[in-house]
Amino acid sequence: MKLTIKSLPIFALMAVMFSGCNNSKSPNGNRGALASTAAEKVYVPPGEHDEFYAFFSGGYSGNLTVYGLPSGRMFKEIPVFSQFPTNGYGYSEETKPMLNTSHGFIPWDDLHHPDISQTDGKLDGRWIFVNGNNTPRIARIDLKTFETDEIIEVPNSAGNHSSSFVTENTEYVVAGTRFSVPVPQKDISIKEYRGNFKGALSFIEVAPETGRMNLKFQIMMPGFDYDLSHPGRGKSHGWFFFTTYNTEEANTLLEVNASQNDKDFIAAVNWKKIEEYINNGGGTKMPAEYAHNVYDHSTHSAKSTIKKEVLMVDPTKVPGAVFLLPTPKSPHGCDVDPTGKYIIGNGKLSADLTIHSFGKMIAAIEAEKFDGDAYGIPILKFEDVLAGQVKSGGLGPLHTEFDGKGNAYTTFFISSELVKWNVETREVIDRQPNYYSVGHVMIPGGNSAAPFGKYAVAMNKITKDRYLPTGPELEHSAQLFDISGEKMELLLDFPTHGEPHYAAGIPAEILAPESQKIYRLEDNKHEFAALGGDETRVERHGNEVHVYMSMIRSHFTPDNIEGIRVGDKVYFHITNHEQDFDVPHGFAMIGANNAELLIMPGQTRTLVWEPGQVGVWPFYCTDFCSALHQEMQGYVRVSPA
Ligand code: CUK
Ligand code: CUA
Repeated sequence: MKLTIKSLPIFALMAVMFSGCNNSKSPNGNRGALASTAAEKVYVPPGEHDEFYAFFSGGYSGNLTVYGLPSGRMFKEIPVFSQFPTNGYGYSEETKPMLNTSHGFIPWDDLHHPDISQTDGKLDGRWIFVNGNNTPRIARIDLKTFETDEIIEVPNSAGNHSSSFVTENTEYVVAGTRFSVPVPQKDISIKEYRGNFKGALSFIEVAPETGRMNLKFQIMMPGFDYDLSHPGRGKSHGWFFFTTYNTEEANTLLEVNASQNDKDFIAAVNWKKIEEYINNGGGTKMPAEYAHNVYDHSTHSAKSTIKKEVLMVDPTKVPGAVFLLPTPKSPHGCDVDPTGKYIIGNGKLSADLTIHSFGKMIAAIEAEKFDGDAYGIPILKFEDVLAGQVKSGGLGPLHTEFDGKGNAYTTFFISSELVKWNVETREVIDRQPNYYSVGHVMIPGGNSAAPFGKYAVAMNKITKDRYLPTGPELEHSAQLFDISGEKMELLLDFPTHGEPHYAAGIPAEILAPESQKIYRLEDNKHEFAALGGDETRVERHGNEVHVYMSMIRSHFTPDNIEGIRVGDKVYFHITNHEQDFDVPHGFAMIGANNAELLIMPGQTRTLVWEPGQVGVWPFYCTDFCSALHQEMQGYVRVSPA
């Protein structure tokens, strides 16, 4: 038997990994004249703006970070799936419902892939979608306010990895399950995986004006692992492509290492066909509980609704809707080039890239040239859909992006490098080492019909860096390349927060953030807002006490609160009365079992406090707001129950 990477036992594979990527030993190797031109290229003088925004997934931080390119400066962390004490997201009563799921309140997730909304295949800069991998969810962040406005849970799924990519007019944001599971969930032996576990692919409709998400349908696929996905575009608009692995349907992947299929599949889904089918009454409604959480900017509050039903489509009932394209060696990345002609499967245990031709795929489907089926889903012949392969010379290809000038950039995890090649000739043009073991690469607009091919950012998977030491636990590292010339030029290393799986970049001029946004008091529809000075008060209902409080430089009203008893549940509803957009105030209560609140002008936020001890307890403003910030404080008197 020929010894392939795929047939190596896992420890041997690891040996290959760790011997193969020892390329950037000398951190000071690039010093000199080259370094100074690189420095000029990334230097953004104080007071000037970066050319691009870059939104990095924060991986197991659960959040999204915002950087500028080319400077590599981090501007902000946007809380999405994780509680964020910095501004009270997920701690305040108003934002807690954002983290509700069918499993209850889940204040953490693993965020993988951001994707910016598109119109006609071009970035439109309205929203950015991200996926929660662990408790499957998709979130929508508004790119005017840079706030998470909506989170929808994805039922019948586990390990929501192949998301959250959008179709060319943001008709759908798509999710796919990494783990196949019993659908619906039930108590069954894990050994009975094969044939009993299913992989749901989810199509979440996006309302064109508001961006509001709605889980339109799911496709019940065979029990493979669905890894990544990409939309068709141009000619292939109307299709979506998903890489799969474990097509053996093994319940333990140790077994797979021993007897592995030489090829897994890319699943090609004609979602327009399925849309037609369900518009004609197709599909079966089945019970499925999932949360849908929406933030409302007029009440400054989120609401969570539990949905009960999903429309499930059996792909074998829709002729022409789903096909399987054999693809070698456990493909990971599934990338469609800007023209929509090519679908690239990166076999992560291979040296070569497989490029499928959309045109050949359609021809083979029309000629009905199939090579059997999997649970009734036709399998196409590898040779019939193959456009060609790239003999890369690298090892462990993961992801590919495009520069819009006919070139592709593929990351190689094992050989730890970025390889540039020509999409049509499939010839390798350049290769650059990465520090260390690169995962995704991002070119602004790289997942669209019109990329901005000036910079590429390589995101490294292994936590090795070459900065000042910070103890055993390290952040990850990104590397910025100038890709405007024939050869790539490394410009900058910069740290990222949490493991960055992917990022989405966009020219700053396309975004129109409401940087001077002020929530006006007269628009504040919060149920417990204290709008005028005379609306501040303390109300008791049994053991519940509601404090209607206002704040303005530099005091709270009321600031002396008496009549609270041990065992009460105290709600501080605090409204910021400032007129300047950039004067938030904070609120922190001693012994409160949550976080501070950061309250923007015009906004109301609520913190719950359940005092357990008799005494007089202070609160204060946490955000330095004026020369009298330190005077912005108050007391609560707590008497015996
Ligand atoms: S990724 Cu999620 S394991 Cu290659 Cu998109 Cu990092
Ligand atoms: Cu308000 Cu400090």
